[in-house]
Amino acid sequence: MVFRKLPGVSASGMGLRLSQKFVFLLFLSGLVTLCFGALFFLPDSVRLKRIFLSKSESQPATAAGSGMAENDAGERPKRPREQDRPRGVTSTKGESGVVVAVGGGTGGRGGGGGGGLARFKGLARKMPPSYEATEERLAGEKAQEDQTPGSEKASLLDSGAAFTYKKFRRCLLKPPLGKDGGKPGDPETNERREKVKEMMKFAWDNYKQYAWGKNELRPLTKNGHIGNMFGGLRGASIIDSLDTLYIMGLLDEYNDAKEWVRSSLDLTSNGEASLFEVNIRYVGGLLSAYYLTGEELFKTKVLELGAKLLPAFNTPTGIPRGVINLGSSGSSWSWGWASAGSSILAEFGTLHLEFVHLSELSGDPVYTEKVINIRKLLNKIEKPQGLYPNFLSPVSGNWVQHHVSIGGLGDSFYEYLIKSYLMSDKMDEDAKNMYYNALEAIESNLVQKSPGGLTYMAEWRGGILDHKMGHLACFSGGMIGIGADDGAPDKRQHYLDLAAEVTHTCHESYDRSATKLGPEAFRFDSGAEATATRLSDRYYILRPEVIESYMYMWRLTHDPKYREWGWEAVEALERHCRVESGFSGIRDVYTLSDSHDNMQQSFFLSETLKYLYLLFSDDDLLPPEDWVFNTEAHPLPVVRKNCLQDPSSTAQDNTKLSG
Ligand code: DMJ
Repeated sequence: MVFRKLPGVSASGMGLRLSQKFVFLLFLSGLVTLCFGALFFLPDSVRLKRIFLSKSESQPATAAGSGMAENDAGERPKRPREQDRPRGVTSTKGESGVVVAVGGGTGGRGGGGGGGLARFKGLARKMPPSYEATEERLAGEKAQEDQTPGSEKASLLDSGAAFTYKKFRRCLLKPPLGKDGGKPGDPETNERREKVKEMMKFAWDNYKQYAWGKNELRPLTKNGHIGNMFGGLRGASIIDSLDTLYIMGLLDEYNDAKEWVRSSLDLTSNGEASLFEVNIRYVGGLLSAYYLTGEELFKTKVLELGAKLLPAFNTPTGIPRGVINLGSSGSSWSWGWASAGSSILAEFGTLHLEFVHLSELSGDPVYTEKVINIRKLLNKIEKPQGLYPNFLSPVSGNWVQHHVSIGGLGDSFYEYLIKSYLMSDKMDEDAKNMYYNALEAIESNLVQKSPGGLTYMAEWRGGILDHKMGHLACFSGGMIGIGADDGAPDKRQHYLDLAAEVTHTCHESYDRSATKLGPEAFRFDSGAEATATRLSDRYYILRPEVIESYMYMWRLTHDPKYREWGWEAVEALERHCRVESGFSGIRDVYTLSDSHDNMQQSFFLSETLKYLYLLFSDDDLLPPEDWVFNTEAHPLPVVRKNCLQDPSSTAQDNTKLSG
């Protein structure tokens, strides 16, 4: 029998026509491509993914918003060996209730605790030479400034003029430190302010003695803590303290801090850092120190550091990932705990203020472009009920789930919208519109009244309310307060009332505890009203948010209750958190036998004590016409483009501009 080869039939004997074989091969190669592609969408924790997609170098920074398509570019989530959320130190207003409890150590109050006002009255009262001295130095520098090389004078983003410190100072409406450093006329308030200053000195001295150069002090074990949030950067407590020391007139301490920055702040680290934390603490702290003092050292350092953050934005959408390698690789990746390689709203949404200033100081628009790109994407994307969920994919630019919170993971994104508007001299209309639209959505969906009449911000999980409010969310009283003037005119009083109600609720969360300090989260269900119902929510880690709102509400209303509430907090901190060698968080605000967590957080120096000091100072200390606080309480100046552009402009001209 002769087998005749039929036309179009494969010689393989499988009986497939050539065209069928072609289709089959096409299908097969499609399948392989699909499988490989699917690896990118697996959660970072999947082992298979790590085998196939090893950590690789990021692309060099390019201007964001390059129009790359979804899933475009060789960019993909990468992860280091240890990609866990940093333990031990809370990160952020952008964090979800991480338990802190670092180290152990119980122990009651040490010998340093308590103590009346008498103990600190003797503190030498040296007023900062700041304003006067700075002015003198500036006069001396005038000649130098006139000889600034042309290159430095180039391209300040849409201002057409290079930044000079002297010009900046001329564009302020008021002296930064006010009259006599903001010293209040009333003796009792002044004593309280001095007490806060003594607390700062005590916290600082102990840090200096036991933890100098480390990130935080462990006050029970009397050593330093480094942690893994800052990618090998050191001295977080020093950078976070610079401006607080300066405004308090603790000048020997400020000079020690400055000297450390000069001699020991090493930015060549090759570690893996939280972009958010490095930005709010280091970039924010150095920027403030520069703007307050005019010391070029701080400007040089902050510009060096800022440049190291840019590779984080090399993603298909320009939305940065949460973790960045500060070394030359510039690789970045998402937190292992964030769903499906997503970025966190409160992290990528809390860069705007600092990045605008990096552009101002460097004359390089790239920083502003990066954050404007984030803004554009958020503005454009569809929002469930007008709300902003906490997780977004930096690859697709879509929300990853629908959990909304004004506390951890969401918080400072909202704060930076209104503050961007204020810091732009009220020119940034996009920020303004986004803020008031978001606030409207928050009011319709999250703001609740408890059976006992307390107003609170619930959390939202795809339409279902979780009747819980985090300590972190307590910043929102102050935020709503500072935005009251610029919304619809007929809503001013409404916003002030809402701000006061939320602040009152947060005060209740303190007042209903045995220690008079508030828990990490409190609930409004199962009969609870502003109290923690879970053991894991009972801790207090020296957080500032409640006191932050007292400070803003005091400045807005001058209702004396806010100063009284602040003083209650001072007394509680002294009684329960002050130990022999510093201040420590406590594990349970509902028991009087204090169990300390052995950690003096750097934000205690930067925020908690600074807001208390401002609360007991006159309003002319860092006046709101000129200064906006970043989310770590580092004051950043309002950017007055018109004034900066016009060399003959002075603060007087700005009175007109800011109406
Ligand atoms: C600080 O680092 C900042 O306020 C941040 O926005 C939230 N977490 C801490 C304070 O609680």
